[in-house]
Amino acid sequence: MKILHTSDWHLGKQLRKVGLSEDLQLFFDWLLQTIEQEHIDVLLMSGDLFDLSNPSQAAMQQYYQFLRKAIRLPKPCKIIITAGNHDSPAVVNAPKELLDALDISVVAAATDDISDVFVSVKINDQPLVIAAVPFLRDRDIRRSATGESYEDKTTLVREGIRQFYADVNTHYREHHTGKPFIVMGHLFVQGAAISESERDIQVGNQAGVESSIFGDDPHYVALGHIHKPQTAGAPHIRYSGSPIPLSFSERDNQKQVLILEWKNGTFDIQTREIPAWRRLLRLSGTLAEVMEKLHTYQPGSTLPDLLELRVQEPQESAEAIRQLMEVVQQPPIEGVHIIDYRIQFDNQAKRTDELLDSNDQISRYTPTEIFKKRLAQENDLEDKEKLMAAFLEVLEGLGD
Ligand SMILES: [Mn+2]
Repeated sequence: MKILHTSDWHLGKQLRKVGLSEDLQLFFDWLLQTIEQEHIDVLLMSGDLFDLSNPSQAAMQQYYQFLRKAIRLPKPCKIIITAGNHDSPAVVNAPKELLDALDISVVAAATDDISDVFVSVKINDQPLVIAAVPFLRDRDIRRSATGESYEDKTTLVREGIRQFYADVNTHYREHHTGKPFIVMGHLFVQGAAISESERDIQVGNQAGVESSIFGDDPHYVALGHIHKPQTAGAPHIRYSGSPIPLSFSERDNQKQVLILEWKNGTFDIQTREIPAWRRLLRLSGTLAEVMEKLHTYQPGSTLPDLLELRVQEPQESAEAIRQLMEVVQQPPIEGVHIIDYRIQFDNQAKRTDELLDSNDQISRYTPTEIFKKRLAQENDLEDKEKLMAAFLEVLEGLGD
């Protein structure tokens, strides 16, 4: 019996306006191949299926195309999907009945009946019980905590989450005890290392919980929400992480899925590294250094590498800005997208009063005279006359 754990697909995600659907498509192809080669029986996807609560039609299409391919694999694979904090329960739940008929279980929100999150499967006569707990929303869990004695909402929500997982374990003990048991979850477990792309992670109802809330019953806890793969408090409580980098802060993460195999009353846990189909890279230094790095850069990825340029120049220079803009608009090499850039100067923007002698009064000068003084400070600027003309044009536009 083999189970594959993944999460945080974020279908429809754009990274600074670059769509990541091609990355996800390559991941899906790789995932289907892995499911087939590893003889995976159950696929667990622990939330954040879509990036937005109102996903695009293209994102929906990509989701259904993946499911169609998955159910057509030579050996059937049970699929269990939960909704994350990015997902709309209504959107994820809409095709629930239809997907059920195709042996795909989706759980998008907690209900009054704890048994609604339970999925029982049988693989070669071996039973497996999964509590497919989605992201627990404030409104879904507050009733399970008694309100009056708690001072703030965060404590209340944290208590609601704790109670929900306690109820899950109670239900397991009453109805399924002795069977292999996996609990899914989409939440922030205290101490986990986060990255830029986990939106609003520590605010409001995303209250962090202790890993002890999962109790002693689960043989494995399949978590989503944190994009960097890691364990959370114990070796059998894990974040699979997102399959592709979703922000620049994840650029050095080795992405992975987890493969569990039931052996002698416990899950043997293995990681499978996901190939990187493009690199996310930050080039920094002076303009000359960044240019040098860019010109000697060797893109070798399947998809264009995404670059951030960080330029730090000693002297403020309009020419440096112009050159940088030119490179950004037209990178000198193929196979890269420059998706962000920043230029800073050590002698950051001179203030107007620095243009004047200490006894001078700015009111004694016209705007044109001040601009002339400022231009005079630029040594390596070629088009001073043009700049002056442009400045006058702007002044005229101001109607002065
Ligand atoms: Mn996520």
